[in-house]
Amino acid sequence: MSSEFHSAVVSPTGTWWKPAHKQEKRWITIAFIWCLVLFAMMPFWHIRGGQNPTGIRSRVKPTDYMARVQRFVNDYKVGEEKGFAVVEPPAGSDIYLMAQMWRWWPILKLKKNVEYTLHLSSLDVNHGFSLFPVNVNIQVVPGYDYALKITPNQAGELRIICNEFCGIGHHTMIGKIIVEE
Ligand SMILES: [Cu+2]
Repeated sequence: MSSEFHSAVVSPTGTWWKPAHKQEKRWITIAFIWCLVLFAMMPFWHIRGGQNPTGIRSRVKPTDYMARVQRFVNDYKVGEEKGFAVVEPPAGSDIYLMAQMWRWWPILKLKKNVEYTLHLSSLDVNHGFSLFPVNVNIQVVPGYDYALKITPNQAGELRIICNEFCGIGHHTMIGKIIVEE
């Protein structure tokens, strides 16, 4: 075979390959250590960073979830706003919010610095729970009850905006959480 011939299976002759230079080895070592640091940061920051909600997940049939929300509304309803029930649950309780094309049901009235377990689920398609003006974003998926421990830390009226396109009325899908001192 001629020495001119090169292909993927026949390595070219000559001294085309040299051992890695000391500098190169040093950088490979640094890059490898950095990969390990980043890898370790993922679980570490999940626990210490506090920005990833560690949820409590379970499967639920949409009709069962709707029945549960209705029971919650019947138990703790304190008023109504434009046809939406306003619900004031006791401190520390499980609270329920239902997403449905194209509304968030009901309106929640919470107390500042009190912990609740917020349950979220959808009756129809995927929705996105987005809390304004604070930056909280959670997927709301039909068939799953996704619960998380929340403690409102500022009083006022918060808006729930759907951030997952869910049809023609998507932009009107705005809910409300009232936080009192
Ligand atoms: Cu939606």
